[in-house]
Amino acid sequence: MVTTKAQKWMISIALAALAALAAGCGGGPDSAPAETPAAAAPAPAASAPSEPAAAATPGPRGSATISGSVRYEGEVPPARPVKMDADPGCAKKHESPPTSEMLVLGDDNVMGNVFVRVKSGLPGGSYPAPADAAVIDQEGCRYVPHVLGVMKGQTVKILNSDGLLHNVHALPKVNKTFNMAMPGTRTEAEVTFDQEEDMFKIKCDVHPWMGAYVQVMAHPFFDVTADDGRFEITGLPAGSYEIEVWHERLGTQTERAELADGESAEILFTMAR
Ligand SMILES: [Cu+2]
Repeated sequence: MVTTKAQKWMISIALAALAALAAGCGGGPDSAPAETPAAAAPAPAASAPSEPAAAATPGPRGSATISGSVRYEGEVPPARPVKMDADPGCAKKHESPPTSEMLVLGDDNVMGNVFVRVKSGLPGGSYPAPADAAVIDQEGCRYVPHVLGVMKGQTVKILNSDGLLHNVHALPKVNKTFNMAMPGTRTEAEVTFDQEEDMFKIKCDVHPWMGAYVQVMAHPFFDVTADDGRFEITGLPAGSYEIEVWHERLGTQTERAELADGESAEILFTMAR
């Protein structure tokens, strides 16, 4: 590990001047527990000590946003072409060999394919899997997207746009592994992952260059940077959060963000070799 200069990452918290601010909260960023808009319930007879929180409490949502970008710092290695000659069907899908998806850089070395998530700070509660399926396609003998976040229990559609034989071999450690042939005629399969799990790989045994990374989340507060290096996580309740970025080679970094409802934070991460 060649950590050279003081690794600097900047965090700049831009407080979106939303109406909330105008109120000029006098008391600092502390505890004020979100006031529930009083349901017309009469004040309960003051006997019951605070109710035990039910295990299945729905996870809270709010209107805070964390966005930002990830930049690569350091010498950029030459783009490595991925040779697909071993399967002419794959090679034919590209005019020239595509480059590796491991380090995807945009203008000013912003990084794509970085997974960003709220790692800690959520108040608890369970979040239902979205009704919409997550989708991963086999397209040009690559997985698209290369990095994918899904929620536990969410349907994951695995497409085969290629019309070629692929083999989807998932290598989780917590969830069940599977190894599924997808002949060219099989255009779609569905799987789910029932347990929360950190990044694991999906590979194709037919095409050794094919690889994707999947993270199974228990909440919806995550994103993957696009080619412009940007990420955005919306709908957060007020809180103090640890935000983690993950890259398949460059590891992880975390930053903190403290947000009142309606606020936004902008975090700039820098990753280096
Ligand atoms: Cu394949």
